[in-house]
Amino acid sequence: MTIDKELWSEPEGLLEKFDANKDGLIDFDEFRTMCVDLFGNEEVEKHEYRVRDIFDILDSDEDGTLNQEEWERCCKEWTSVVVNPVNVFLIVDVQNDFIEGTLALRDCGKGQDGAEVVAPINRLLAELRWDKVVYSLDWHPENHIGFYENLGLRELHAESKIGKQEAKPFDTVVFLDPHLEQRLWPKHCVIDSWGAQLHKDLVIVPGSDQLRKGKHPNMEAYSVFADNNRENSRELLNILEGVGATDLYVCGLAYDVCVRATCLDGLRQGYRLAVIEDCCRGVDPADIQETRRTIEDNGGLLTDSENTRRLVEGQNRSIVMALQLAKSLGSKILGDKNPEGDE
Ligand code: VGL
Repeated sequence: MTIDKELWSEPEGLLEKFDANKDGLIDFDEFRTMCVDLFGNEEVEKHEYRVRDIFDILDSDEDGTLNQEEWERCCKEWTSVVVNPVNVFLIVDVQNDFIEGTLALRDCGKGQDGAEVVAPINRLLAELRWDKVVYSLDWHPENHIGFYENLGLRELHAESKIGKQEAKPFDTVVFLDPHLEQRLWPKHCVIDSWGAQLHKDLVIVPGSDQLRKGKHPNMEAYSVFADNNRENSRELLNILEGVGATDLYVCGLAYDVCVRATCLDGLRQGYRLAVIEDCCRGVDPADIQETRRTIEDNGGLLTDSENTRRLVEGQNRSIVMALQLAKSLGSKILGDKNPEGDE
């Protein structure tokens, strides 16, 4: 697809250009033509109903056309982000313990191998111009609540279906104080240990940031955005807001745990988000399938390195991501700042 950057970089005059019948309004057919120009015919045909959804959101007075006011209030920003996204590459927990250490995915017996993500991630780091690269690290104190080895340190709640005597690694128990459900992982990513280091072959690019999560003994942190109780949520947001991020490309380990939680939080925050699946490995294929469905249901794009290249270079654009943008612009305008996604 070739995109006329000149045309699209100047939102003034766009309404006039696509207003075929010159009535000063953009009706659905005119909007669809505009989308063919923006996304290509193949993408529009694949996502017809999403094009309709986007139009319906932008048409906030629901009269079947986009008027000047709707254009100014929402459509201009929508087209400007679609044409000029700010792309952040978020690389989740590519650490020794998940690859060849105490929680090596390959030892979980489900055919996953964390080492396989390093080379494709390095290629995307080398080949693409990212507006920001962020690496996250699981970073736990010795007495962390999520370690099976620490089960003796805290009381279980009466509602815990599994008792201390029978509990095995990977089981889920309920602690008394803090009162929370917790999966028991083999001890991993202990602060300053070898297991907590990023894999030695993972390229660390200049100007990137590293975020450490799960530092509190009594709280798990799967998402890079926040602890599991949703506290400590500013660090990544500050970085994203600092660069004016619009699009997050997420990858890493484990797909069905920390990548999952990070993607759902990113979508909840209103970011356009794609998961680069060939750069992810998880604990359990069945949970990975559930993760994929949930991310899609919440507006995320499942993609691969090849398509990521085209999206970041601006050769392709995604209607799934454009719909997510319309939804978050729509809820901002309606004043609903925290649309809750279904998990
Ligand atoms: C993770 C299991 C336990 C992850 C963290 O980084 O996905 N998995 N803690």
